[in-house]
Amino acid sequence: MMFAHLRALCLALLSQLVLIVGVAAQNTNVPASEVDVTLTSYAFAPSMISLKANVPVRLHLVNNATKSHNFYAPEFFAASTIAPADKSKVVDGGVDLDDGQTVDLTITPTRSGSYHLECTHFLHAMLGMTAQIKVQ
Ligand SMILES: [Cu+2]
Repeated sequence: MMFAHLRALCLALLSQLVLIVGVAAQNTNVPASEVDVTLTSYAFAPSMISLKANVPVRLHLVNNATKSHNFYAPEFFAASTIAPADKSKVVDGGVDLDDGQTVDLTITPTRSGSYHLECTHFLHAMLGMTAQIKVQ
């Protein structure tokens, strides 16, 4: 009789443990939060993009303009880990976006700092198409 009780107790504890381990495993797979950046002629919104070091984030880049722009931030990309599936979207430190195009990048900034962002198309930065990426 006593053993039956102990056995039931052990089984109950074991199922709780499995539940706890399951929940803990799920937490490591929390989807990256999303940060929206809109490109227009001639600005980035927001002009100050705040990110956290070592926290994965999905950068949702939207070109709302009727002409192409780019998201050029070579120092930022060099100080970040880009998800393997998204690596090909970053070429020479920048992401090109045709008019109306949307690009999603999952990225983990690895070093805190302030990084310069600009569009390198002719005169666009001079017309105001610059921003800062702040990693804390
Ligand atoms: Cu531009």
